[in-house]
Amino acid sequence: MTMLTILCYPDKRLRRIAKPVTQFSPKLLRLANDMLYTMYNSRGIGLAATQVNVTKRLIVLDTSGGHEQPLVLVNPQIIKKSGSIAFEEGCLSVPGFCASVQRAAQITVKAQDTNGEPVLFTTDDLQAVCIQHEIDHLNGKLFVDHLTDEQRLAFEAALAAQNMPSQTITPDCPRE
Ligand code: QAP
Ligand code: CO
Repeated sequence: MTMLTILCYPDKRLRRIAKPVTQFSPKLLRLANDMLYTMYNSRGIGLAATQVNVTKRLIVLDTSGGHEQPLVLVNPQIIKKSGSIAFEEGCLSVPGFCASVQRAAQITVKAQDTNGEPVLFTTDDLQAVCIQHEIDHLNGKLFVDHLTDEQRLAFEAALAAQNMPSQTITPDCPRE
């Protein structure tokens, strides 16, 4: 397994639109496994290929709270959404900043596995939020693009504080 480098905000490469996966080779499985390894090692629950500088429509996630339910989705698409939920989100590409974001509470996802086999399922709660967050990455979008004016001010302040080397950064969100 290889630990991949995660691009961080404001890296412009996070704004690229990922391309559909057409080749289901062992290379794709290798990339998915390296992404899961990188995600677990960084204490994350989701990671999109865009974040590791690969412009392919591939996301990995595990919202089980352990290392129990890795999920790899290739060419994921949301074909149905309903309801609304506010969740405190963070992002491995925006370390040290969290904010509550509003998204659909329940989604139906159409995707492929690493063999190119179709997968279709409905999910809700944290897993639904995470999939929406990760698909946003494939479209060059970050959770900080969803902030209210007030949240944006807090984000700007956190960024300014981070650029001050003499200052110790107090995290906005609890993490290990
Ligand atoms: C996306 O985010 C997500 O700031 C995945 O210092 C997050 O794994 C979806 C992380 C919340 C739904 C709800 C963030 C790790 C991990 C940090 C992550 C940090 C260390 C973020
Ligand atoms: Co993210």
